[in-house]
Amino acid sequence: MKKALITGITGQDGFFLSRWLLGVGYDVHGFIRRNSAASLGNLHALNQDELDRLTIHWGDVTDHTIVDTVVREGQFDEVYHLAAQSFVSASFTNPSLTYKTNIEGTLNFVNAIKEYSKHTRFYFAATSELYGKVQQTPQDERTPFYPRSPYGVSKLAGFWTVKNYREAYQLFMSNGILFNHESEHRGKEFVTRKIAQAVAHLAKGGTEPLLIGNLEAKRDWGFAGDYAKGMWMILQHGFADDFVLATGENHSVREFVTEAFRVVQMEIVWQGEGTQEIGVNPKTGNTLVAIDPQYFRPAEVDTILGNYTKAKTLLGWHPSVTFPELVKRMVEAEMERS
Ligand code: NAP
Ligand code: G4F
Repeated sequence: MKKALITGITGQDGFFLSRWLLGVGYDVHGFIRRNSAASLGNLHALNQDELDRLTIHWGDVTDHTIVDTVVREGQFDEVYHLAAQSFVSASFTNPSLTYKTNIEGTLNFVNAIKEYSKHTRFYFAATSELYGKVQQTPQDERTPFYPRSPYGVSKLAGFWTVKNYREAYQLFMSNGILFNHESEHRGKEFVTRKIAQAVAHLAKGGTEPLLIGNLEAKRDWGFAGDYAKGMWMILQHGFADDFVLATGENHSVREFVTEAFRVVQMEIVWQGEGTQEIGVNPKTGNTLVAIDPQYFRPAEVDTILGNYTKAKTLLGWHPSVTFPELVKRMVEAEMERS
């Protein structure tokens, strides 16, 4: 039986990856930082049998002493390093924490593997935020990077750390350059989950409008379950490498909002401009969406679009959920929750 460690297992991707690895027969271990509630986050969505089969190690990725111990004693076949300060917006207000968690946390794991567990295959959660102010469209593994946030810069350092350890010490260390992927387990502060929640609230008679930032930003949004499987496929490949996972299609935040209202059979019309723009229900005249400048970022990634040809050709990976299916899934989950 293969043995894998997942850092960031309580997050969105940690849930889908642990479910996938348990499903294909792995002995799955999770690395979780302590919080006062001893909360397991998204792992609560696993069933009891899945939870019983998990082994938890309590630790923070910035503490190299516990990272060394877990890696040395665990002798894992695979380590999936997903733990990060992953919210771009928070990286502008907490840049130091973002660098510490995302750079030092990654260095701690690759170095522990180099010192104590050379056979371990390592996956790093890199990101399309590396492309930031895009230098070519669509973006693939050869596109130059231009990060636009402390988060993007920290992940760029992580990406190169992984590549450098791979080349310098002949270790199996791969980067997944994943474009945005979403689900009903997405953190509530990310725009897709925030929209889905607000639309469900309004569809059920709520009156508080969705307060949002940049409606024009475009993202290449896929379903997180597909991307978790892709992480595993990256580590099953014959050699370590870097792979883009994306859908090859992008949509604006505005399109996501419109599609979400369509799911609950509500129409929205847009009036006004700039920060005065609002989205209105044409039947009632009620405001459904308004702009709140607090959600604009000091520097924005205006548009990203991935080319996943390499992953398709070498790994046989492809996304399985379309944009309308993804929005429907997220809005319906919120309708059931609220
Ligand atoms: P997420 O839901 O925000 O999960 C982040 C995880 O990291 C949580 O389990 C969190 O634990 C853990 N963590 C944060 N700081 C930690 C620390 N100091 N020590 C230990 N654990 C820590 O993120 P996600 O959406 O699942 O994304 C997974 C990874 O992929 C992240 O590295 C993210 O940057 C990257 N990524 C995500 C996307 C995307 O679209 N989702 C795209 C590209 C790359 P708590 O539960 O305690 O907070
Ligand atoms: O949902 P977001 O916060 O995701 P973002 O910034 O694209 O980052 C996510 O995807 C990355 C992959 O490219 C990951 F690496 C990263 O960890 C994270 O998972 O914002 C998406 C877009 C942005 O352009 C933002 O300015 O939506 C825009 N937006 C507009 N109004 C908003 C809002 N974003 C948030 N979070 N909240 C708003 O009210």
